[in-house]
Amino acid sequence: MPKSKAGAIILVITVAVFVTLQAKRQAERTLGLPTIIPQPAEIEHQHGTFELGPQCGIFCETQTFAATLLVERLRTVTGYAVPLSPVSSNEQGRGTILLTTRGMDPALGSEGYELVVAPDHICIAANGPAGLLYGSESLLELLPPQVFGQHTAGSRAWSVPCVRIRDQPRLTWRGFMLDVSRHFFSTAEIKKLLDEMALHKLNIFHWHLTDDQGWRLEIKKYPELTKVGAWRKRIGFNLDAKSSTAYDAQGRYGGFYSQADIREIVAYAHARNITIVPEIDVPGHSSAALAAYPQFSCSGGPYTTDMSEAVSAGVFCPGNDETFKFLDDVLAEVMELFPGPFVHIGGDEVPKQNWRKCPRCQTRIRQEGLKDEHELQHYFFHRLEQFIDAHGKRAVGWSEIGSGTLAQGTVLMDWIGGGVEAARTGHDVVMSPEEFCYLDFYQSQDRNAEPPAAGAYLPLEKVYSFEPVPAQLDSAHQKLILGAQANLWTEYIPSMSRVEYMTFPRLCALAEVVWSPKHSRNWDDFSRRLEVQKARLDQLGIQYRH
Ligand code: TNX
Repeated sequence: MPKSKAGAIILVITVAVFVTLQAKRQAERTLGLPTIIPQPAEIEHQHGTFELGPQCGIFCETQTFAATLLVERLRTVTGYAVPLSPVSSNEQGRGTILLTTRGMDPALGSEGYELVVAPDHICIAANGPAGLLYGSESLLELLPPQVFGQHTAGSRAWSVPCVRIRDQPRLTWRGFMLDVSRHFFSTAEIKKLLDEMALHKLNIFHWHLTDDQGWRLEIKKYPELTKVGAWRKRIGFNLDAKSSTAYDAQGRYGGFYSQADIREIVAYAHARNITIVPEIDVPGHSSAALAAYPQFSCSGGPYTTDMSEAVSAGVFCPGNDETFKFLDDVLAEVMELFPGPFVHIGGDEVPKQNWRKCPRCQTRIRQEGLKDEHELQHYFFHRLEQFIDAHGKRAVGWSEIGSGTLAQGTVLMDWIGGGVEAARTGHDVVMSPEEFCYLDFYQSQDRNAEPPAAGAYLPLEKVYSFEPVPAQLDSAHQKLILGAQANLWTEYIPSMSRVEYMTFPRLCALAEVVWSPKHSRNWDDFSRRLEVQKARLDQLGIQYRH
């Protein structure tokens, strides 16, 4: 054989071996790579694995929800005893998991954590219960997806890749909004959603409790709000009556949360580091309240909850002082029920025609020196804002509240703009622009292949591309962007399975937008991790869109 030919063959073989080895290494790397969503701020891969076995116990200083969550998950799926014990040092042996707040770095804040997985032990360290919870959620995502199952998963291996994670959120407001007025969801369903939020490290549940088609919150002082306002004749919105089970004994559609239900859900959310922001949407979107108490409208009514349009008909009368007395009473009960710092009072889509015709509104405009009905809306908002402020809480309102006349502590929630202007005038802002954050929009351009949804199109990739901090703000004003949230309006969403279909996996993408460092955003890598996340959602029985 000529020399040059032998050389060529050797070269080809060398290249082939090299390519094969590279591919194998790449495959190993991909297989063993952690698949946490949202992507942690810092993650260092290390050699080896921790094998979770029958000797595994959990040690903690004080019994937090994080410890309960781990114990409950691991017991359910491994069938091991997984004892939970206080840290008293010497018993913590090999193969155990430690949750601790000792000697933590304050720079990690209340939600940050460190997670170390070594071959012989696991340690989650944080400054408090929120960080311990998020460290535990990340640990669960290092285990096989079957850890989210409902039954003992036989004799499989429970391996955790060795890593060192140091993680904390990019933004403080990581939210999800659910409209329970257009369709009603039970307390058990709300709890399931709260679990799903905690898994994604989301910490604000914005609960849209009132709208034209239903008032969902028991108010002791005004029982008609739920006696009348929580029910309508039909499911509405052209939907199949059988697509929901929310009917009363007389066959009316609806439902509401008692104050006891609310307290239970608030506590459930609190354990999961979720603050509930209740929304009482006024002065528009108020047909349900006015169906019960028409005397607080300009015309005296009648109003009905049986309407299938998103655009409001029912508007409170700001010319009448009794209106404010009523709303103050309602808000006083709301503030008593929800311990969080924020009360959302809506302010969106307020039709002004009733105010133009109403002598009391016109008198108010004159007496207060207001220019027009537009300024009357600001006057209305300001009165409620002052009441909320006097109770040591902060009002939140939609884009339409503008930024000219807001009280210092008020937060603007941007759905159709106004966020940049509000930040420039020194107000905190939550971003939820329709274009990126509206989960009631279609997930495919082939609408016939999808269940009915609101008009526009919002694919997963677009949610993932959302940048919540507007580039046109300077860095001082960028700090006023508290965070962002996804909103689920439920005109076309009569059941929890449909809620899950619209919410997941798009909420997984939003979770990464608000939690992970901006520079770590990577669509291809997210897609890789999402495949595993979907396996987890399957285990949890979440009916996401495939
Ligand atoms: C606008 S967003 C609304 C809701 C509707 C939604 C439908 C906002 C503050 N108001 O009342 O449900 O559009 O996408």
